[in-house]
Amino acid sequence: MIRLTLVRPFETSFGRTDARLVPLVRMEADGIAGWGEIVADHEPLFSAETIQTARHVLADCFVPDLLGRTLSSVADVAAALRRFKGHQMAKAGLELAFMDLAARSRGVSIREAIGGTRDRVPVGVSLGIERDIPSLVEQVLAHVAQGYQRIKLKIKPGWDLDVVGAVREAYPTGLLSVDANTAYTLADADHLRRLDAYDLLMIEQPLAHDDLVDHQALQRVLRTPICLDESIVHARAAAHALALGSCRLINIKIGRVGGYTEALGIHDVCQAHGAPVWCGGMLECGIGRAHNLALASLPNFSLPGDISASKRYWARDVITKPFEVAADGTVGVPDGPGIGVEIDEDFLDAITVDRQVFTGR
Ligand code: NPQ
Ligand code: MG
Repeated sequence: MIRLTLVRPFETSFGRTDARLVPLVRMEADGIAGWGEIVADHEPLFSAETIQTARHVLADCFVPDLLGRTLSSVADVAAALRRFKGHQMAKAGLELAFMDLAARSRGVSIREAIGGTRDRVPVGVSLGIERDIPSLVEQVLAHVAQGYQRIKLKIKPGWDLDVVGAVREAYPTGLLSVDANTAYTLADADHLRRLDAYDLLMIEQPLAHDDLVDHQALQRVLRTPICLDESIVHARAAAHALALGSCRLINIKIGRVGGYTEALGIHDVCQAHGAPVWCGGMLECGIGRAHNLALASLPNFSLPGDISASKRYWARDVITKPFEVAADGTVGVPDGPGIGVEIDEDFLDAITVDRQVFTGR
């Protein structure tokens, strides 16, 4: 468990964050180590999981189970954990570490291992709720100047129409989207329809975290495409959402869906349905960010992801070469073995607040 302080607080409709305690998973076999990251927060605000629920299910259920098995692929990890309900972020930590370890031991990058086709991916930035509109507009222009291809604004009741209107004026033609993180209900449909005037790329998760049906009703009256985030916790939910018309796009977060196995499944369900996907973000450190880049190299990731430069969140990242956004708004997908980045072990040790070791046979 490491502790990292954000370079500036990040505020969404559910709360304000200024630091992250990040549980990391290091999985070792035959002298090779693989790394994964768990994207749970200290309170169950984005989803029901927390850092402590992840610690509990890993230590008391998942790790003891895996240590008794022979695991040949990441699909074996997913299959072993399938009988345990929920706890996707905790499961993903294990799948990610296993994927890194497996790819490193074969000497291939995760991108190669999963069939990624791009060596650079287009990226956007997610901007939090600010003190006032001028401060947000300043953030928007600063990030556009850095090359980001898409700006996403966090919205909530009382911080929506005027804010989007002001940003649209300052940024008239660029790709712009909004993310409500479940802050509205279907009773707000008439209010949300007024967002249609701003030519938004999408509105992300306006309604409840576990809803598909009200989103279907809302999408019927909105011209702006709905993108589901919180509601899509596995490939079956993605298939249901697309069949119902609850959304037109989906953001894939490896942590939210339990790892690569479901993430790849959602990618394929969406591709078969002609729905684009993009890679979401959870304020990852360099380890989670490297996994996101590998995932986003797949062909149906056709919209810019929430994969910012390391410096957008961290003064110092846990990898020796922080991720940077090029002037064309892309980030390179690492091509070394596994996640393809080198961990800054000294820095990691310095910010480690807790550690638990589990050993097999
Ligand atoms: C989203 N992420 O797309 C999330 C929400 C989010 C980049 O907008 C701590 C841990 C704080 C995870 C704040 C972005 C968080 C978090 C927001 C995830 O909905
Ligand atoms: Mg979101």
